Amino acid sequence: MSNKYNDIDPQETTEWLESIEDALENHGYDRTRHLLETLISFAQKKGARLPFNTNTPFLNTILPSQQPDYPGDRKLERSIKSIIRWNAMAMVVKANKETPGIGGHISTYASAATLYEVAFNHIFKGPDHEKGQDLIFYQGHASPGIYARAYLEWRLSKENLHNFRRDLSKEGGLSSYPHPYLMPDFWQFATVSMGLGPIMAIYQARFMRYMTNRGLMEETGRKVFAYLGDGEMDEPESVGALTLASRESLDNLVFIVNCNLQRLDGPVRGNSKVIQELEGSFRGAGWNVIKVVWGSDWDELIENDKSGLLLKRFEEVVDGELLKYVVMGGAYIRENFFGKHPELLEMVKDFSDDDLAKMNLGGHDPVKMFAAYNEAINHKGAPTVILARTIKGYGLGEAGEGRNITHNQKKLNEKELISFRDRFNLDFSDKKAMNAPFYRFEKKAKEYKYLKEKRKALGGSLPVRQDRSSPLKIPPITVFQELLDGTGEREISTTMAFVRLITILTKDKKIGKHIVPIIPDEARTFGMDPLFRQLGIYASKGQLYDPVDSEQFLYYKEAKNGQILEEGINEAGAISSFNAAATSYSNHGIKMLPFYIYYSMFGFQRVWDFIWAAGDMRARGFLLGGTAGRTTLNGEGLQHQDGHSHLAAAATPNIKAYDLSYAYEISIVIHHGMKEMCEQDKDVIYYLTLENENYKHPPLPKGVEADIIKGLYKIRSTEKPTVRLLGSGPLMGEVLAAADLLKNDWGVDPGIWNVTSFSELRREAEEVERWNLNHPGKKQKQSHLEKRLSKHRVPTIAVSDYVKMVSEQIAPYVPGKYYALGTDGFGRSETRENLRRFFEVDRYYIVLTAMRALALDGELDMFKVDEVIKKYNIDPEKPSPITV
Ligand SMILES: Cc1ncc(C[n+]2csc(CCOP(=O)(O)OP(=O)(O)O)c2C)c(N)n1
Ligand SMILES: [Mg+2]
Repeated sequence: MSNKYNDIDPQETTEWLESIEDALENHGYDRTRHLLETLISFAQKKGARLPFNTNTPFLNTILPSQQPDYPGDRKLERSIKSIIRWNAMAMVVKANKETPGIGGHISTYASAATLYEVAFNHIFKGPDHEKGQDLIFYQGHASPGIYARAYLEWRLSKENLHNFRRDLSKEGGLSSYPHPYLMPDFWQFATVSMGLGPIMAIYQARFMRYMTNRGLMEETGRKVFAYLGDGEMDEPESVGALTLASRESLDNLVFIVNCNLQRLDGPVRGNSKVIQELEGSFRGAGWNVIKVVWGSDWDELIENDKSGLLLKRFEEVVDGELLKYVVMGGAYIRENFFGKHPELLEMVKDFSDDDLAKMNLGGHDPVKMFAAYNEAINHKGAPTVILARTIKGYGLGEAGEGRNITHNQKKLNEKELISFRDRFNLDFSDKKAMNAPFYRFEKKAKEYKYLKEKRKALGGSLPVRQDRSSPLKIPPITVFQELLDGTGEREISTTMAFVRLITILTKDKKIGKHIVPIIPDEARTFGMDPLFRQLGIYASKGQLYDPVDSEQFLYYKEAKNGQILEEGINEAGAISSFNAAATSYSNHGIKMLPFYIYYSMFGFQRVWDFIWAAGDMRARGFLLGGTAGRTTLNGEGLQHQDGHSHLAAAATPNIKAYDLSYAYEISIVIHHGMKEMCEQDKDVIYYLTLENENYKHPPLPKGVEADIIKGLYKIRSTEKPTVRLLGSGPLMGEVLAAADLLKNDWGVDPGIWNVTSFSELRREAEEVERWNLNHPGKKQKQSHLEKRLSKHRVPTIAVSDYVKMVSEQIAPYVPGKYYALGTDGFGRSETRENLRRFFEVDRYYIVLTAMRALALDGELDMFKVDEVIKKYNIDPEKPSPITV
């Protein structure tokens, strides 16, 4: 036993140890634990300051005596696993032989094969399991092994494997990593951006509880498994939500960290021990930790380690050194590891160097792994992490086992292929092996039957992604009648209009309970606090206290069946909840409609990678960037004022982004979106920016609904316009004011249009342009922009509260000259009025731009433009907002 302190009375120590041994033998673990905890607590009360220690010895958590019998046929499983290993390797090797540079990870699955195979054969519940399907987050770059298994099950063809990393191949390729967008019947979760998998898995497990606690789904014991790399655990997102998982007692969640001690460039922790560090983090966060460090080959040595010297060596050797043992082999291990103490050398005197090199590690031992899984899925009250020690590139020998070169190693030479074959006792000739053929068992073979039977017993093949949800009937648009009618003299913000809308939706008999409002601590900012009481905030433990504001109407009401996910200051967690809810239709067969509302600056800019993954996972829901618009959010300043999220949204393929001005626009867009998601099963995410500027909202004009969705509709027409103004979102007010100035001060009567979505306009125009390009001989099509704007070829002035590139997206498709006013540059803490002047997007700059455009077109004299500058006190020498 390792001990940092001098033992001044070994006799006394031995007596204590003997008492504990007695307790263990006579009363078992629980009693022993009780005794020790009581002793510790007593000593602490008496003032003993015991050091905080989250670690246990560097040994397996589960003792050999506690291991259950292995439920499978080890021999058959090994031959199946060996073929899977071979195919996974061959897939990468072949791909790179034929298309050098196509890439692929060869060594990750090699390290993880046993972790997966034990679970595929004995643990994972498939889609037809009576208790429902488990959800599995595969380590993204272990995909070759997952494909290789599907091939053995005859779910994929040889051609598919051949076309690994060739998504565009005719016979059907296999995507590099888990991408549900590209393989919607196979993968469920997009995991390859390191760090997203772990936090999304936590929030997925939490969302499952939300669904059961709200009575939408039955609790059947389904689990979430997340396979992660030890290097990946360095991502802040990987560890950022660990305490949520224990606080929520997510015993439906199992992490498996593939501790091969390496990432791409080198060791994860060369100078210490990543397993021990992770153990500390997870234990500290309240998780059940199962270490699977040593394989059965070590059991006897560990059992015989009476002096504690072996454990001492285990604990003092750093990971960098452990990695060296893998590469250097038995003689080196004997000399450098055991050689430190004669007693240790003595322990292994009957082991050959070869024996020492082959001593298996925990993550490569099916018995150890099964014991760990078995405990993990039966553990109650807390999530479990299995820290499994593996070897990167296991079986690749000199071609990459345990070496830092593993990622770059995509080609194996003939000798290496033959030694891989021998390593796993595969039954092909040298000649055959050198071609790296794909191999699978015939359907009558016992291996095939075994594989299939195991999966059948567990509910079918995995991975699989399905949509078993039924459509949700969206109520008619008239449910939003009060918003469509306008606000009369009442001034409200678009945020308030949205809050009204979601209140109406949550009260709807049919879809109300499917709405999932998600907020990271800004509900009061957005005026959503009335929902607290109406819907309740989800809290798995209910409300165990009387809130300070319980006397008030809008008190902070937490409830076990609460509907609101109030995530606290945690955008990464909130978007993970969004992703869980937005994919519920496929993961749980129940359509849910998440509305995630947040400070828009902390959306795309902060969690775009998650939003990208949402797109990949075919998520359906609404993102609402609140307090948006660089000049509309006054006071907050540089870090809060968003003027660019629409650029990011425009570049995300399945996002439809809208910058809205009026309550009726919000109603129409959201209604349309809900119909697409719930009735037409379209995988779309809507992004709406909402603002907090109050103004009057007019009623819905006649016949503009379809144009609002397309992105541009007419606000005011003039007989013969000489100039056209396009306004968007909160700056519509400035555009209308500018139109009045133009008319009253300068006798110019512009046409006015409202742009609800620059990106939707651009996409449609691009599609039309593309069609025309490809069909030169056919009648050419017109885009929405052309249809609406080509009647008058006049200059266009476009104004938005976003960087100019947002409105410039449509410039190539708008007839006539195009001038964009926007908010490029860092924000400032200021009043709205001053901000608009600073960014040169206020009514006066709109007039100035319009007048100059007319002058450039020869419609009026340039001296008139000078008059504009003078009349409105525009400072021609004002520094540029972009550079100042
Ligand atoms: C966010 C992110 N950064 C970088 C990468 C590139 N990358 C792919 S695999 C890998 C190393 C992973 O190491 P580890 O998590 O230890 O997994 P192992 O392959 O060792 O099992 C890296 C850096 C990525 N996929 N995602
Ligand atoms: Mg690793």
